[in-house]
Amino acid sequence: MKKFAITVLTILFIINCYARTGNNSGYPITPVPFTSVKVTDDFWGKRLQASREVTIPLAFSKCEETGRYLNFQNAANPSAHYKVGGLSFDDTDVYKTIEGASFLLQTYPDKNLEKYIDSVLTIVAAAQESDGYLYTSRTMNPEHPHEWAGKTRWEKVEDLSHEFYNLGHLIEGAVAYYQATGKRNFLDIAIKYADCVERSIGSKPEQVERVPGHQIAEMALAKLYLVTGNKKYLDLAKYFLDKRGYTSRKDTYSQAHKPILEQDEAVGHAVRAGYMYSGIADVAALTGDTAYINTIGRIWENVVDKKLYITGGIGARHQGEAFGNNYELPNLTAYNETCAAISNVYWNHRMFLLHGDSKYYDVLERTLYNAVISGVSIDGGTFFYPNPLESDGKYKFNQGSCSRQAWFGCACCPSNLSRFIPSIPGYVYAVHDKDLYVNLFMSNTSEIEVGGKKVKLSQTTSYPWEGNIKLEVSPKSKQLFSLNIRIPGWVQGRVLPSDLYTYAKNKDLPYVIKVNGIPVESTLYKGYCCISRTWKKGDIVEIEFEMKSRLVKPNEKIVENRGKVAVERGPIVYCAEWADNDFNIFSALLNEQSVFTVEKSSDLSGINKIQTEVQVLDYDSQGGLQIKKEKLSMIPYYAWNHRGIGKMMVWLPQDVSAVRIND
Ligand code: FUB
Ligand code: ZN
Repeated sequence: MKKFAITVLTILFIINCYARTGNNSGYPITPVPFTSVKVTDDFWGKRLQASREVTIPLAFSKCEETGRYLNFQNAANPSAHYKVGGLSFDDTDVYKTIEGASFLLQTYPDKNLEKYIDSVLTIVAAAQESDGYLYTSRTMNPEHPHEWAGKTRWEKVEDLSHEFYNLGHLIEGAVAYYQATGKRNFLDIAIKYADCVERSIGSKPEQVERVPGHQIAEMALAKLYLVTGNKKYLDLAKYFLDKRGYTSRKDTYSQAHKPILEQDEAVGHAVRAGYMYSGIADVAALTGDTAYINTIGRIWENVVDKKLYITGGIGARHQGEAFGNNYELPNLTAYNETCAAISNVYWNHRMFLLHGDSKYYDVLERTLYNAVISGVSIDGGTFFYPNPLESDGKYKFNQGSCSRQAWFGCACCPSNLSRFIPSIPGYVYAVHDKDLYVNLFMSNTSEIEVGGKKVKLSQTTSYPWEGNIKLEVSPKSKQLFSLNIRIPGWVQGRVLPSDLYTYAKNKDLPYVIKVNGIPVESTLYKGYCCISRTWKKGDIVEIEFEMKSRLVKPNEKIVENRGKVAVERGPIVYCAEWADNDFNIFSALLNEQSVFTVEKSSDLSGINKIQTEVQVLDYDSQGGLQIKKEKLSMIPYYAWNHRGIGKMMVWLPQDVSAVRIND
């Protein structure tokens, strides 16, 4: 009997660990969790530190200061008939910040932070209605709920009530907190609300048929299924996807213009879209639905062929925060919401986990180093909501301002960064059976299970500034496996896996990979150099990608970029900014044969600046054209707008027709 009890306890323990680590996502490839990857990197280390010391504390204090906690307190006392203010998804900023803090807790245990979160969760729990419904915008005043909420539950969920969006972020936050601490306080709240939605939504007579007006619940429910093992959550995620286009909501804004399996173009609100494509991937991984996989494959090609900014940003239009038409990629008015860039990382990560092709990581890396981190200042304290590729110093793109802001009325981006940045170490490696993928380059030490055995891996690099990477591979004992090193698209002469942008020259860059000093010959498989051998403790892999500053030409179909070029080095997209150049950068003309010099600088927390000679056009006092030679200095795009407001441009004139002397 005692033996039986011990066995049962052991099984329960394994199930619990399994649920907490969230493995077995159905994807053929498994990411190495961020908890196994200790980042020692200068570049990313500073970002993680800023997130820990500045962004997350700031987000918590803003939740407090702006009444987001008060909303939960008010909802616990509906008889007081509080006036509902703010936005119908303000609750999610609390959930997202807890999610980010939970990621921190896994790597930096902090009892005070945990205590603080528990105190917030007590308030959240008190706001939950007895049947699990959790939506302060209605509960605090059911007679006069938020104007977007509708008179009854779910009435406007396909429009702007965000009841399911709140559910999605609630689950994501709750799962993270459970995985970090093992405590169920947040998870039980999320399960209760998920059960309430699951009972209410569906095709049974007592239910109503609805899909989320703003997607994210699909991804979250798939995660809840993995953590609880309860398939009804996966079924609900699939229901939300399969019903889209069949309910009363039928428009492109929320990707409901057609059933999902008929969609082949990225349309509408970009964050909604990115989350939906990620949700489709999650459900496909768990159900093996190839029609789902084909759908996101088609849409991915549309984005990469025709709708992706060089920075990896998506969603060209302010109007509707939406994708534009094919090749509609304006610069000054580019929307490129930070949340949309984050969703693009989620989506491309999942595409990689499905297919094992490095082209998805090429998009992910481009998005990460450019469109995502431009959204948060280097010190972690101010944010961009849109991320334009040009500034005239006047156009107020950032919610009525030309500069980074500490918070917004609609705070989706700062709180999304709060949860995303701490998760970055989880994107570095992945495994599949006896394949170990090295996808991102940042200094770290990690312990990874490959083919059921632990392997220690340490990575040292000066990436993204230099292309030198050293890996020390140390299995416990000699072990046969394949180390699959991603050879980035930028090394292979591809800006993107499409013809949207192309390098003007120096297309392929040389690279060398050595194992214990001996060069490795390998034909690439899906973009990876696969080194299959019996590894032993202390084996050294040295990788050298040559980095060159290169001109990028846009596809001629992008009207806004005609006659212009961009500059890249490694994964970094550059821009020219007023602060480094005391002439009008809009009237600078780059040479066809631009020669670049690279200079290490301690400015902006340590960057490589790029310089090149340009001709600056101007009129003299008689109105005659004059041309002066100047040195144009460029900085990484992500670092712009740290030194005040002024001109900035990514796409620089190379043809006289693109020069703007009078602007
Ligand atoms: O609707 C919730 C969030 O607010 C969206 O994801 C953002 O685009 C902003 O509209
Ligand atoms: Zn946002």
